[in-house]
Amino acid sequence: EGVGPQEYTLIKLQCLDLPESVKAQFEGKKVSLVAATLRPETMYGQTNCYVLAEGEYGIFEMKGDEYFICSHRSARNLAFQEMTKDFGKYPCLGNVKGQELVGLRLKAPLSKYEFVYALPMQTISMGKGTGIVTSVPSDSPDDWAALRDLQTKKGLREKYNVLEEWCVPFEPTPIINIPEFGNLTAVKLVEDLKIQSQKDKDKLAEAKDKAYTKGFYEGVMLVGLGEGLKVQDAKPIIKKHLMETGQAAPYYE
Ligand code: A2H
Repeated sequence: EGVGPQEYTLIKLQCLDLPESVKAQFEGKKVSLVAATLRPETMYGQTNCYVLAEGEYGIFEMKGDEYFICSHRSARNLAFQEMTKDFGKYPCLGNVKGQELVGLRLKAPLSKYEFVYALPMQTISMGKGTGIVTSVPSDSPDDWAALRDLQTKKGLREKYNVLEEWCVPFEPTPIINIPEFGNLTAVKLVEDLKIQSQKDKDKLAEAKDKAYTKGFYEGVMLVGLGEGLKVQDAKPIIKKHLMETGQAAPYYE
């Protein structure tokens, strides 16, 4: 932080179901949960999407007759990045609690799953990105730790009204090979470092560090448009594809 704006790719996960409180108002409209990522090339491995159950989100109108669900803070940034319908304006068309988003079915771009579910993650920061994180458990230790928690802990599922069928069938998919770590880097690192849960902050930071540096320079894509290419070469190709097909947009903060 502090050296200038970070560029993220905003991934649009289109809602196949709408939150109850805004259903009537937005029926038939294109509404997406939007997630900021630094790893667009990993979107082939999406298995779910994460929200903060206690988080306060809103629905905001963008250009081109579409609506984003995201944090209020990110809506403001979008308004000054020429994304909202009117430049600099970001009227909230509906307030949505994170818990209301849990269990919605979403269309995740490039994922092998026809649809994925919105699930709770306890460590999401509402002060970063959109407050929504798309989940790639094969390559993100945070994402795998949180998904494994939900898959294995009945009490946690009950706390957030999560059904087994929303998380258990969605296994991490091999999308990138890193010679030192294999085809499911995050799964291996979580195991090797004996990470206990999504709240195991220090070890997760260590795992993220290892996965990120090695992945960028030594990772090779196993699937998709960049199959056989190094991650650093595949990244711009996949990012461009997602942008050109309207499934993603740039986002800065
Ligand atoms: B990344 P940085 Cl495969 N709270 O995307 C917590 N985490 C958030 C967030 C928020 N509000 N907004 C974004 N993120 C996550 C993919 C990915 C990511 C992979 C591997 C590593 C990785 C799939 N999840 O991030 O602090 C998002 O997860 C490792 C850090 O701005 C985003 O990219 O550097 C990343 O953190 C941005 O974190």
